[in-house]
Amino acid sequence: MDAAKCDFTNAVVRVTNGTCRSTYQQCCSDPRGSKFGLMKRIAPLFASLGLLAACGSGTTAPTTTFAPGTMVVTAVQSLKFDAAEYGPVKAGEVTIGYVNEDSVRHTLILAKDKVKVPNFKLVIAQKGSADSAPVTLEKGTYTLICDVPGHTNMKATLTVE
Ligand SMILES: [Cu+2]
Repeated sequence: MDAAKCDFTNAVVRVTNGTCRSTYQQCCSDPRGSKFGLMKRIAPLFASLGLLAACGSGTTAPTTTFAPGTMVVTAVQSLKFDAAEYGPVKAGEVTIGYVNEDSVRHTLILAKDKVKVPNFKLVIAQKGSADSAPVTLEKGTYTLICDVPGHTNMKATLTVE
């Protein structure tokens, strides 16, 4: 076993660009090497890659069950959101879930400085419906809006830090 191949820094870089997994395995199987030390350093890398892959799927969440970390908004009776203020959430990709506890159709769009956030709209058609989608947000204050005619009362703020 070539000692140089078991250099931590080297192994991490090679695994990162995905071209040298066999070298990584050789390092790990070196009985004299720091097998567990290396695994500890590599594990968080794989964990974060796994998270990214999970975020890429565009599947609709099952009714009222959202992925961990989802910011959930509920439409309640009398044409209202369940809160006047939401957040704060961290800037970046935020998954927003929307649940209908009311008996009519509602939507959810976002606006910042009176400009609508493009390509984002949640729709919950009836009682028990749920919808969710990821959206990329920057720091600031957003307005949550239901754009169904007559629902102008449905406004809330979302703080993004
Ligand atoms: Cu509404």
